[in-house]
Amino acid sequence: MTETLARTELPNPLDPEETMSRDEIESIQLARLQETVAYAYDRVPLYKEKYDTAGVHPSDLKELSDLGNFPFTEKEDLRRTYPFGMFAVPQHEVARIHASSGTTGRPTVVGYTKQDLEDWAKLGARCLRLSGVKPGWKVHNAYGYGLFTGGMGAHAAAEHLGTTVIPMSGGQTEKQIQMIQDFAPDAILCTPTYLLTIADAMQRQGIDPRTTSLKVAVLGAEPWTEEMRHELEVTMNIDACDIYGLSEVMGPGVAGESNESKDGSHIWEDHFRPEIIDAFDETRVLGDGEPGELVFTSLTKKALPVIRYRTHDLTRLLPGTARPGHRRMGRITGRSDDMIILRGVNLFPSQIEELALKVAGLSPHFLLEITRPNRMDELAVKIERREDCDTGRAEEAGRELQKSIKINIGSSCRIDVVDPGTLARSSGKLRRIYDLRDK
Ligand code: DLL
Repeated sequence: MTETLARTELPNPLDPEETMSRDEIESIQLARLQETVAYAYDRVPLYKEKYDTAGVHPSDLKELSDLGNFPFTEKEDLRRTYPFGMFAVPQHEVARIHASSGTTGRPTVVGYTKQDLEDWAKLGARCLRLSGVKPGWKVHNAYGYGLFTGGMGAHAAAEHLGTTVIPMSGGQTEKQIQMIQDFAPDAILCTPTYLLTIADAMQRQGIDPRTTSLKVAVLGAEPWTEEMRHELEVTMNIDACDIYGLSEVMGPGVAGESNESKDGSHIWEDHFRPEIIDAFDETRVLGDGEPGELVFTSLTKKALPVIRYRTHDLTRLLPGTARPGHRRMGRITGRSDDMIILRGVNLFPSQIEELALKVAGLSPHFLLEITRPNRMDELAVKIERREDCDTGRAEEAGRELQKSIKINIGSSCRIDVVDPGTLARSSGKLRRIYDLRDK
């Protein structure tokens, strides 16, 4: 099909806050932090109770580092006050609700005022712009719509930037491919593993994924590695950039990556104050560059302010580059609750992804199975060979990966190299770990 809509280069100005200096950002942060903590204390009983118990008061916040004296907020706090107990505004001021399903327990429910939604769209648009998406482009949005923040969050961001949004949602891969072929979008928004599913399905249909109209992919909602970026960029002939967020803090758009430097996502620090804490000793706030758990405080949200929210995402803070006043986050190496402890050695699926993609003949389609056959934990990596890798070479590749995991991570594991197309494909956030120990 041919391109029929006219294309013009449209104005694409930065928000003034994007170019602020570090000092300017920090002075905005302090004022907004003082306001937010007082606001939450006055309006949300849980914060008042926590702060009174801990013997701290909003008036103790004299400088940014004083934040470290305030108690954390956890997902469990949202669950305990399910569904709306942590909202700071009356229900008629809540313009939208989202919820994250999670794998266990009650969902966590989050809410936004009209102003919160506008801020979210603005920050999401900043991310897309930084990743090279341009006003006037067609944007195929394959994040799931519904209670999940991905679909509607990315949609609003793309609209705010001034693009033509194609609201596909996740799944129905054949249909996605048809729409990509027919509508010729310039950019795609989805999880990295779902883009892999799309590329894989295209190849099965005899379509070369390098020949589509897509130029940029903005990928997030799950951990992914530099090796996966390379795989997707080469397979699809695109620029692949990261976008980060979580429902409790806002949704997609908390941080976004530059398509020029591709060096990690810039956190919009005029709206969020990040901290890194020692994941094993939460009383220790770590310095920039040190790896630990990411903690966020929202600075402008009205419906659901969150103060020192523990993300359980493991990363580090780095100085800003493309937006020097805003710090970057390194890649998320994993979530503390996704960490597999195998006979005393800690490992994350992203480490396996990184090593597997360095072995010729192995594909990025893999899963991890943990069992305990003889009172000892065992890990099996099930991974598909690539189409062009014959079974003889596949066995050799499996041995190579096994050795590489032993050398680099220190764990012994079994590798099952399986045929292409055997493992379940992602349609959003992919589940990589199958813990069969209790069965
Ligand atoms: O996944 C928000 C989102 C949607 C972000 C679309 C980006 C794109 P939740 O469902 O609440 O929200 O899940 C949040 O997903 O704590 C991380 O563990 C993980 N995550 C999100 N973005 C990234 C990323 C959305 N870029 C949880 N890299 C977070 C690694 C990510 N992990």
